[in-house]
Order: sequence, then structure tokens, then C-alpha cells
Amino acid sequence: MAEHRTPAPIAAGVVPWPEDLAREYVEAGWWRGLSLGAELWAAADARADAVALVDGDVRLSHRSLTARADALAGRLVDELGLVRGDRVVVQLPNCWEFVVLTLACLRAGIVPVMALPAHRRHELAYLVDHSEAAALAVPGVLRGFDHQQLGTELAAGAATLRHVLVVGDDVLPGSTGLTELCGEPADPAAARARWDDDPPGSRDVAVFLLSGGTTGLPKLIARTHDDYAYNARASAQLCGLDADTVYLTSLPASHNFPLACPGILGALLAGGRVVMLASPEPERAFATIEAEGVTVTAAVPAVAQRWLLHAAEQGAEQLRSLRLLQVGGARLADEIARQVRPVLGARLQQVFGMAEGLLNYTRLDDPEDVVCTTQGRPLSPGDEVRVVDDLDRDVPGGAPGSLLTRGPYTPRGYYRAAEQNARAFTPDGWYRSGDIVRRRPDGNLVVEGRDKDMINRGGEKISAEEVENLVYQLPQVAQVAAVAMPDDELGERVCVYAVLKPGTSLTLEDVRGSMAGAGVARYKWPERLEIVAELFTTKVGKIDKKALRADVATRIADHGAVDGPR
Ligand code: OOB
Repeated sequence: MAEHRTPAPIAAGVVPWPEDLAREYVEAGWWRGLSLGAELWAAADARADAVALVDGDVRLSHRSLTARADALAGRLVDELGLVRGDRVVVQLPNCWEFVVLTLACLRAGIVPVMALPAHRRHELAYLVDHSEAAALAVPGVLRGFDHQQLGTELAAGAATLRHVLVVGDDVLPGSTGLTELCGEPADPAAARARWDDDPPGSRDVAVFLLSGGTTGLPKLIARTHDDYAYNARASAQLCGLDADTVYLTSLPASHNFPLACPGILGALLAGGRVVMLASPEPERAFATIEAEGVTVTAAVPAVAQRWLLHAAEQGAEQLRSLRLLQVGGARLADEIARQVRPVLGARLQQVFGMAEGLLNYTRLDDPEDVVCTTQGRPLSPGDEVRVVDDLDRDVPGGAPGSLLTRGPYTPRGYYRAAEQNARAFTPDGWYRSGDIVRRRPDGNLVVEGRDKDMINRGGEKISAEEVENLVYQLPQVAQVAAVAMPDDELGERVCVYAVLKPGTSLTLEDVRGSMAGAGVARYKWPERLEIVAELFTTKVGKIDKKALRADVATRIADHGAVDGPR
């Protein structure tokens, strides 16, 4: 292990809401001045014996779930020496330990950094370093990849990382078994009293979410107890969640959408039940919905489309209990939206949200036209939305423009990112979402496109700049541009345009191989490479991404679908 460094206090890197607004949010009742743990534990008390969490054969009551989380919080502090404000990078699949660990962190004031199972060395090393994490939670071996091994290597090289927590039986010497640490406490009352008596502050950071990515590496979004509790609570209310709700988590749980929109946290706040499933693959998802009586779940459009296909072939009888299918993360085509109710039998809700805060939902009682052709309207009366032109002037009603937003659950800046904040936020605190939207007279938003340099691959966001930086590391490359290419299945995939140095050659396999070598998450690997003599440029000499996107769309239309390996 490397020489350890004491991490900086979180507060030093966080941009707070102005105090007068914070007071308004409290007065309006949106911020309750409580830790998320306090709200969750109160909800659990009301339904102590009911099942709260299901993962395969594991079924935990609300009492057991909260007791285990209290116990784990104590063990993280007493046995591993973590302290309030420490960061833990969480890279777990959808398993019950994910929920226990998240709740334990909320109780102890330890801050989870929500990484994705698909992340690899490139992303994790950065997240550990940037958050100055003291611990990393990983599965053992998952889908053939040894996460524990990578975690051990990272711990050896990182200045702050002291513990690798591993889910599963195969825990190497030097790592710590997380499943065991999630066991019931010997004295539940004592384990609980400790955290009831000493909760983290409501304005403290509760979790770090990852930004969708428009810059070289993902930015950290500090969500406070006050704001994230409101996010989950208000979402649960809007979606009609209650003690009878059974929420299926099949998207990666560390995404804001399944975590808190209303997701896991919203279902638990409503006294309902959460079912964890490792993947949204239709066969298993349908069987689980039937077996567990799932009433609500969230999908990205690519998943909704697979479910529609599966139901068209196999029938939708297994989905009898499903009341609400939320779809968001990328634009859902109107034609697909219209099929949801008739084919799956569940009501559709469109969700246009972002880890940075603002959530738009269609309402449960909206007319079919609104549900199928818009991406909904803001969750909170405290959400402010502007639709502006290139000079930040409001566009006339109904015209497309860039969406700016502020509000009670939209933080004012990224964590420790002064330079990016100057670009992503206006001086008076509006977040530039990078989405081009149109606001209808009824207030609902329609997402028309975006002005940010990002590729949305089936809901996973990929920064073009990050891909370009990686491709520039290849010696053959003189100039590169990463753009979205259209795809029937995922909406978009990554295409790379490259200008080569004289006398060199480059294949898609070379590019993907170099990304594999750099330990980059696979979903970011380009799936098409176009070698060109020069890149289109705009009048002012910038690379013209719009022209490149149009170019690749034409090439695909002319020559058929993606030609790279999947
Ligand atoms: C969700 O969050 P992120 O942070 O992964 O991505 C946010 C971006 C948005 O700015 C927008 O570009 C895109 O994803 N997006 C949509 C959309 N929902 C998200 N674009 C079109 N239509 C939609 N319905 O993706 C997210 C967070 C919370 C709830 C739902 C989604």
C-alpha cells in the first residue's frame, strides 16, 4: 500500500445554494432539515415487518434492512477506521449489499461515490483519486472481470485508498468481505441509537453522483441530504408510490434514475419494497416481475424497446402486476411510446432527468398525447426553467432553445471543478443542461436535441472529449473527432473520425485495442472508424460535429448498419 494522505474536507469543494434560497426551500417544506437516514428509518418503522428488499433468495424486512445498515455503519467506523465525511467509491451490481451499504453510508455520513459496474481502471482510478476515497466496494468476479484484483491494484497505487470491500465469498487476504459486514447486529437497539443520536447534517453531502460527461472525465455531483431526500420523496409522491409498491431495479442502481427518481430511495421512503435484478434482460425481468408482483419499474428507451419486442413475441401475461413503466435517460420515440400501454399493459411515464438535478415527469393522469409525445414537466414548484438562445436570451414560447435550470434539488456547481463550473453554470447559478428543448403551452417539455458534446448510448452518456483524448494517444492520429451515429437498438453509438499522419494506417480494432489496454469502460469504445483526409470545419475553423453526424448518418443509410464489432 502507498503512503496514506488525509483527504480534504468535502465542504471545501462544494458550491452551496445561496442562503436566502436555502431558507425558502426550508420554509416551503421541501428541505426538512433531516438526514436521509432519519427519513428512511421513520418510514421503515411504520412497516417494520414487511419485506423491504429482495435479491434472489434474500428477503429482508424493513427492520432487518435498517438494522444491518446501522450495524454496517458501525463496523465501517469501528473496524475499518472510516470517519464521517470519508468517501467510498461504490462499484456494485444490483445486489442487496448495494442497498445496505448505501443506507449505512447515509447513516454514518460517509459519502458513496456512485460508480458503474462497467467502469474499469481508467474511470475507477480517476474517481478514487478525485474523491480521495478511503474505500472501494466491488463485486468479486463479475461477467468474467476480476474487480477485486483491480481494486487491490488501485489500493496499492492510490494515496488515500485503504480498503477494498468485496461482495461474495471469494475474499482475498488484504480485502474485506462486505457481505459479512452486512450481517445483523448483535444488539440492534444499540446499533441504531448510535446513529439516531448522531446523524449527519442535512446540508452535508449525502452522495456523489457522476455527471453524464461532456468533459475529459466525469464530474462529481454533490447531492445533499436535504436536496436528495426531497428529490426521492417528491418523486415518490408524484408517482403514487405507497406501502404496496414493489419497485424493480434493473438499470444500474447507482444511476440517479433507479436510485432516487423515485427508485430505491423513493420506494423505501414510501414504505414499499425494492427488488434488485442484475440486468434488464427481458426473460429474467418478466419472470421477476411476475414472481415478485412488481408494480413499478424504470427503463431506458433501448430496454423498453426490447421489452416490447419480447412481449409481442411471448405475450405480456407476466406483467399483470405492473402499473407503471417509467422511461427516461434518452429520447423515447413517440411511436414506441404509443405501444407501451397496449402491448405491455402498464401505464407509461416519461422521465427527462439529469444527475445534476432537474427532473421532468409526465403525470399519471396526463392525457395519452402528453404521455406519448412529451418528456413531461418539472417535479417541483421550486424548479426554475429557462429556454434560451446562444446569447442566453429567452426564446419566444414554443421555440426550441437551450435548457437552463435552478432549483431546490439542482446543485450550483460540480465538486472541485471551478474551471468546468464556469462553463456549465451561469454566474447566477443556472445549470446549462446542454439539452435543446421546446416548452409547450401546457408547460410540458419536448427534447429536440442537444448542444453538448456527448454521445447517449442507450442512456449511458459518453463524453466525446474523453474518447478523443484517448484516441489522440495513438501515434498514428493527427486529428480526431468522436460523434454520435444513429442506431436502431441503442439510439446512438460512438463513431470516430480520424485524420492520420502521413504513411500510417489505423483500424477500428487498433482503436478499441488501445482503449482496452488503457482500461477504459467498454461502452465508450468506438464502434465505427472513418479515416478521412480532413475533418469538416465551421466558418470559424472549429471541427463541425453537426456535419460529421450528418455524414455518418448518410454513410450508414447508404451502406447498412454498424460495421464494427459489437
Ligand atoms: C438521466 O441522467 P444523466 O445524468 O445520466 O443524463 C442526463 C441527460 C440529459 O441532460 C439529457 O441529455 C438526457 O440525459 N436525457 C434525456 C431524457 N432523459 C435524460 N433526453 C431525452 N429524453 C429523456 N427522457 O439520464 C436521468 C436522470 C434521472 C431520471 C431520468 C434520467
